[in-house]
Amino acid sequence: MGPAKNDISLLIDEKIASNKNAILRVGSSPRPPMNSLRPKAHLSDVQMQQFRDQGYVILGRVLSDSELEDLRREEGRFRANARVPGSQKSQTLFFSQVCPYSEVVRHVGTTGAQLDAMQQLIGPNVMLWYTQFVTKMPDGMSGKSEFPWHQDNGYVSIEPATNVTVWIALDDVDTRNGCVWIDPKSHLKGLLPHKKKSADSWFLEIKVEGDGVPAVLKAGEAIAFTGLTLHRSKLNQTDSPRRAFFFEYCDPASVAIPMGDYHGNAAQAPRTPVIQRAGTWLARGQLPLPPENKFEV
Ligand SMILES: O=C(O)CCC(=O)C(=O)O
Repeated sequence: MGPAKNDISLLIDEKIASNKNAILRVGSSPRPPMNSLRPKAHLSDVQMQQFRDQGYVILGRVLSDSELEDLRREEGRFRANARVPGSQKSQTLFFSQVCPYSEVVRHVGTTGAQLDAMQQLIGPNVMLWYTQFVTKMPDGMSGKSEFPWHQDNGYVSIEPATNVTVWIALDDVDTRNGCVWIDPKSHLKGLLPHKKKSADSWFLEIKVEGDGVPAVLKAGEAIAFTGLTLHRSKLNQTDSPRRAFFFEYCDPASVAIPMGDYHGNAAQAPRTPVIQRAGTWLARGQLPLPPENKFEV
């Protein structure tokens, strides 16, 4: 079957995406006009292979115009409610596990264009196990809005590591306002030991040689990467907030292990089935059956 007319997955410039020194961006082909039609993010064989080899793939446009506006409005609702103190105004704001609080997030997270790609990468059953607005406030050069190199599984490890993060730009993002940077092929190293950035910070970090590659995206476009792919974001040197939304999906038969909370003592960390974590939502397929004795016959 041929690609749908608005199948943006074809727009990726494969040469650019596989070049370690390049900027990751949706390709040189003409960009489809912004519209309210829902895009599709079905992955080609080349993109599947790139995800396996490099640990990431550019999904291209995943939000329709109206979904983009809805998510921006939701970000504003959470930010207004947070009443951020002046001392934190130049930092990054995280509004996490928001599914139960936002119909818009649930809608995009469980029916959005990224879901086909998630089934291709994860399997028929897809759990939306983590959601988060990440708003990088303008910080000049203070360094406060930097998010150091890490693997998502360095904070909360998903086992088996079926998890895929879909990072969606809610504003155009580039190196000036703090786009995400990826260290290609880093997922092949497995889960790496993370160190606390400083005693008074919850940020973890890993030393990485080289800069990695910046994921330059237009608002509404997304990059997907594995839970083991090293990534970071630098400062927001502009005058406007850089807004993004972060969906993390995995197989519902996985367990979550909060490594960041048990720093240096991961063996003691509890292993909780993802389906029992608050704020998770089944996006596609079904849950594994519970143990036999759960049902009365
Ligand atoms: O959006 C960002 O700046 C980075 C967010 C991130 O890497 C994370 O939450 O794991």
